Amino acid sequence: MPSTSASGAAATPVISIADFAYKVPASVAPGAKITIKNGDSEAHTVTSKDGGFDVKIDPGSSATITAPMKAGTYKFVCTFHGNMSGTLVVQ
Ligand SMILES: [Cu+2]
Repeated sequence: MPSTSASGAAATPVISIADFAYKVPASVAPGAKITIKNGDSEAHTVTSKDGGFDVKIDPGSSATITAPMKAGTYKFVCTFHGNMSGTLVVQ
């Protein structure tokens, strides 16, 4: 079975943060709960530029956001570190 098979998967999508960078799933379903894991020793945020979601994740902790219900491409940043940015694709 190919390891990339993902249709209808019920697994919770995860955004992981390590070394001041986001690792984001290729896409998530509208309204999906997304776990965010911060593997760094500093707090980070996942903050949507258009206000769809905003959460702070303490060092070594995890948090959860809910993906927007509207399909689209959502850019997000870390409000603490201006060089951190990512994109969440909802479809
Ligand atoms: Cu940060």
